Amino acid sequence: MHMLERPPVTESNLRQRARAIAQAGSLEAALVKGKIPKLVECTLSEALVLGLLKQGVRKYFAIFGHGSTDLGNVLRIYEAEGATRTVNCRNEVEMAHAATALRWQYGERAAVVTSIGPGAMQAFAGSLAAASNGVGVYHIYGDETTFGEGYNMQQVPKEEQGLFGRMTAVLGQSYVLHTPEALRDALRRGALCVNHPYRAGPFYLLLPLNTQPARLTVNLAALPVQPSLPKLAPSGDAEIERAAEMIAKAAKVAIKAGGGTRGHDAAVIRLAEAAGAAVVLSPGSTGVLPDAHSQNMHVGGSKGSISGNFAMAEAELLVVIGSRAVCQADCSGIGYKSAQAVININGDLADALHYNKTVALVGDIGAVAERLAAKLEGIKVTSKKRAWLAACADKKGEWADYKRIRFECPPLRDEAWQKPVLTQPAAIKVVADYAKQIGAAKFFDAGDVQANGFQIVEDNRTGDTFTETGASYMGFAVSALLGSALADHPRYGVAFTGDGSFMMNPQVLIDAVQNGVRGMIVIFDNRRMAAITGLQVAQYNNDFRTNDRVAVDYVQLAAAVTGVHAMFGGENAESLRWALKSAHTHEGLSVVHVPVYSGPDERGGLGAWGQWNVGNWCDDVQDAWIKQDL
Ligand SMILES: Cc1ncc(C[n+]2csc(CCOP(=O)(O)OP(=O)(O)O)c2C)c(N)n1
Ligand SMILES: [Mg+2]
Repeated sequence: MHMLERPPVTESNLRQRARAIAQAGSLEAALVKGKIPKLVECTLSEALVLGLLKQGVRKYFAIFGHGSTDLGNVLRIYEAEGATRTVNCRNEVEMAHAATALRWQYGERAAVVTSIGPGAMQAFAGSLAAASNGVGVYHIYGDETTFGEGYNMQQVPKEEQGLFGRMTAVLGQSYVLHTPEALRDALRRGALCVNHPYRAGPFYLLLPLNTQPARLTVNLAALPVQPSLPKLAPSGDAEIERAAEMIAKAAKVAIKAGGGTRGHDAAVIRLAEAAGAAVVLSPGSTGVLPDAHSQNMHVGGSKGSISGNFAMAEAELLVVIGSRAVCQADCSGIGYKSAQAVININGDLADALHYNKTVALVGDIGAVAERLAAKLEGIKVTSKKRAWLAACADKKGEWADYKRIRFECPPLRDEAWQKPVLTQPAAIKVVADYAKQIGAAKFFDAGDVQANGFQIVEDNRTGDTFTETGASYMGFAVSALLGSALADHPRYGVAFTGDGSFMMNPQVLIDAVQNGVRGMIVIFDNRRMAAITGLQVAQYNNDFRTNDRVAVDYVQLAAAVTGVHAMFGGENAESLRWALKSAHTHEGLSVVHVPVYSGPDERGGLGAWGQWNVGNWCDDVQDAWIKQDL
């Protein structure tokens, strides 16, 4: 039958289906109970919503436009019947971050819906955070019509087809729903992409304006569920034995625990203890080992720490776990100056083989690390590592002393503020301690706030800090609070942000109130984009266009939004603690504005301990990189 001859789909058809699903508890249950037939005559927009429900996606962050009115109408009806939930936002970058955070923090699947063109491009930009941190999120964008009757407003103005599909395919995986029946294939690919065990990322569904309302017969039984995959590990024992022998022989072993180790805390601890290895954390893996664990050397890399970078530089055997060797984490490839060999545990072949001289233990981190740990426990290798771990412990003590001096630093006189104000490390420490005390999740925005943040946090497990170091997207932290708006069991969150980052996504103030988010934004205001000032001064002895002359009263700005409780944090630790307490009593979103110092006093920062291939450091870094064999 030609699609124009299909029977009309009425609102009451949609309502019945949505109600049946809501009452049964899930699409699967409704199918099993016969409350909904497996063959359904509907529009592509509704089929997409049904298909996503089958994968457990029932939450949407949306900014609708002419490119998504048909899908919006389906979501209206499905929400009224209790089958889906949609939150409307005020900025597409913000909502992309919120969806990323919902998946990252709570493991809950979500989709982002935009119009065609500018809205889609903004969400696409925001999806870099999902791509960089391996977080699976569906992005649904309006797209040009498939008839090609003429330019659609907001499409890419070129005589070429499928350009949005091509653009998005560069960053993640993408599917243009040119034909309604292609949905089954699109969702099969999407299910693997957003649920990939070690390389999840954004999946873009391009939804042409004219195929959204096009009708089809969809077989609900044939739409894919989320994949269930076994944990993979090497089949034989040969590589595990070889790795165990290498660890047994080496006197100085360091584990680099990358972002992939998040959630594998127990396996990493067991392996570290069985191997007698010093563990160096990445910015995104703080907490994998409890902060006070004697083998936890803290973060290492181009920012790093005294102890983390010491362990990286001195280790003769490197065990990399769940790391893709980002420049920040491995000092642009020259962080392991003494390493003679590498054992690399990763599910991804390319990541596992990133360094030379590698024994690649390809597979699930938990499964592989447990096997290697069991082997090492059998041969007892740790006595040989005592001197090494003692040297590392000394460095950890040095780092603790260094930090303490900065945490106890009194307010310093600041040029922009014309008075003594807290240093950023001292202020972040106060807020991080408070977040721990109240059991809140911490989110860190880009810049010095982020770098100081991962140097400061003292987590005892993963899942207490979310620092988007993959893309370091300014505005991520404040936007991430909005993820909790759709969480089944929301946790109180504290977003640590700079004045620069906050102004990237201030619309979250309105969205958070609108959607009942409970949490706090702390703005560390140094009246500049200090992370970049710092780099400029370190490299070229001069700062350039990274500050401003405009004082902003963030208390007044935030308080202008009905429902936001805004507080001034004051100029010392005591007043800041008081403000945090008051902020936390509010049953909604609070904002605390803290002026912080920026200037030459070295106690104003936590230092940089590694190397980085940027600016006028490139010659040195690249020279060292060419000469080393790893
Ligand atoms: C969207 C975006 N634009 C630009 C950058 C580059 N960048 C990284 S940090 C930073 C400055 C951050 O300033 P602020 O939030 O005030 O934090 P501070 O360093 O002052 O503590 C900039 C511009 C980025 N990471 N993200
Ligand atoms: Mg700043």
